[in-house]
Amino acid sequence: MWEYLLISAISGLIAFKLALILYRRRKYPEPHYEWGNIDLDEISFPDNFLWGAATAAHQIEGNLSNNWTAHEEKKNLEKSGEACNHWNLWKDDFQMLTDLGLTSYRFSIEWSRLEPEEGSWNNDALDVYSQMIDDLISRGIRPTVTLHHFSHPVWWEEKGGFADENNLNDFLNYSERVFDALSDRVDVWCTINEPTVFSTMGYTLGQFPPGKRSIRLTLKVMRNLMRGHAMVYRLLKSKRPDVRIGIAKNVTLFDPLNRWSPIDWPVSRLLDWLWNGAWRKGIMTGKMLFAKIPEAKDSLDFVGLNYYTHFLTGLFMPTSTEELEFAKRSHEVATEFGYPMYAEGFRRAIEFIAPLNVPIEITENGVADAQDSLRPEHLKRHLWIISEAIKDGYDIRSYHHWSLMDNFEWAEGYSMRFGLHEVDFNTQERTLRQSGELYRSIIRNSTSK
Ligand code: GCO
Repeated sequence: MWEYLLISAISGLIAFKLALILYRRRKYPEPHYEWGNIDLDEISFPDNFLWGAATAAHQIEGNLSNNWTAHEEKKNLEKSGEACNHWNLWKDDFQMLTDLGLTSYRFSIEWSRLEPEEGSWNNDALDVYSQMIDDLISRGIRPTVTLHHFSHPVWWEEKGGFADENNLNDFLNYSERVFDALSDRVDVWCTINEPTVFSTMGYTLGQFPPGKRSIRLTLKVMRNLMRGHAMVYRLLKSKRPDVRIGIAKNVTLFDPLNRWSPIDWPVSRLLDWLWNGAWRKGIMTGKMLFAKIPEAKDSLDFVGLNYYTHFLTGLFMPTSTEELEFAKRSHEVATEFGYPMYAEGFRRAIEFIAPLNVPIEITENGVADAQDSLRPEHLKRHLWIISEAIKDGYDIRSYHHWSLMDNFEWAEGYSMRFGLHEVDFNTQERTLRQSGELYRSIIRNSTSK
């Protein structure tokens, strides 16, 4: 008798697992296109579409002293040092924006420059950002400002940064100060860059400052980033309801390595939930990861989408980036970072954020490719995806290529080169890559129509 029961239970379980796999295979398809059959030149964009490039302060400005430089020291990483010396060369760099024909530029403000010690403010530095904005506007380029792109002052990190809810007021004060000085000319703001990358890289994988490895802290930081974003959104909107405030969200897709595996599926669904789903739910409902954050509900005037790739997940998930081995499908090309080029996922990422029901700005998309052998194709595929999505009714307003020039790629240092311009870090000479020329001509064709 009991054998019969056991056999029935096991077969029931197997049937259930199989049904679940079949259901998931349908519900979460992983499309791959025959790119050879697609005419990538068949693209069109609305007249008011904005063409841009993106950078971040710590990656380009040079000679900073912040949580990141402290981390570079502590972990004996490659130093960001002079970076692109953009703090001194910004005028020349802005000429490169003009030469490309860009109409939007996304960059970030470095909090550690403005408030190097708690409560003491450097107005000269704020004035430089103000001059940058005037210069961009005089060029007909929309300044798109990010308030927090991974870096902040050392004193704030020492207080616990985003790991302590009590610190959010400091972030709010800093944001308000910048906003008061610049919002007469800046209409589009991102509060925080990539909350999930910041929290997982800094608090789970330990590759970003503060180099911690704790799931409890990661979840705490995720919630506090949501709270910090919402606080800033509410305050700034109360000051100037006409500005548009959003966040830059990295949507990484998680697909099961083996689409028949009863193990790979739950891993991919769990990671997708932690990385993407919980965040979207927070914005849509004001509830996130077992916390109520009512002020987060509908706290976006637009959503910034950063898209790079999909991760293929399996049983052995890495616990540090050194162990990160990026799997790819046999028909996919690996980028220099190791992860595959998967432009099809860009459409999926757009579909994922669309229910937020606000306009979409592509705040980042690009590829590490020192030889520039993949970037032209990468650019064309991703622009084709946007063009198709717009035709299908998605409200996408801009595209910002990551990045204007090679720069300091965080834990990878200077080894990963994402620039439309190549940078010689000995001479600070910038040279437009072939993909930069391609981008320029796409913009020219699209705007002259
Ligand atoms: C991020 C950041 C950028 C990166 C870019 C390339 O995604 O980590 O927003 O600062 O440099 O994405 O990896």
